[in-house]
Amino acid sequence: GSLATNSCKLMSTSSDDEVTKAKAARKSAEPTIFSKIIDKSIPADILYEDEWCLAFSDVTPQAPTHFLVIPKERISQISDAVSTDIPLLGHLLFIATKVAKGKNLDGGYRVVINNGPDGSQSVYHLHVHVLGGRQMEWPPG
Ligand code: TR5
Repeated sequence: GSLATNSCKLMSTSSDDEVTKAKAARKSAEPTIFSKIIDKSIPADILYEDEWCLAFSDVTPQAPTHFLVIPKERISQISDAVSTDIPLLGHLLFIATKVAKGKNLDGGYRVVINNGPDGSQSVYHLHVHVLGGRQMEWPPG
């Protein structure tokens, strides 16, 4: 990385690190690491799978429960969705709630989609975050 990026990393907290990573991430035509999770060429803690989507635990959990729901067919980011994606988008949210039900999150949970650099998106394959098991704060950072 550049000097600016590295010195920024040295000074930053871990949540700033996420922002640094997200800013460095570039939307590209290349498949992401999530394609390898879908095709099982790298391991993940898979919680749910069907023809259209996959849910798996986040490797860097930000809450006692933190999992992602992703479409098998890649949409880079939510702002790239088109009208024919509407059923799929609904499905992702519904599966998020279905997996959450199996996780004992009776007190509630948060569903988040980060979009683009200002949204701190770091992986350009649409994913729905579900976080729970602790009190969430508002506003988010
Ligand atoms: O910042 P955004 O919304 O793009 O979130 C990307 C999420 O993907 C972060 O919460 C990361 O912790 C998560 N992530 C990144 C990788 C990864 C993962 N979750 C599960 N397994 C992963 N592998 C194997 N590799 C990653 N680079």
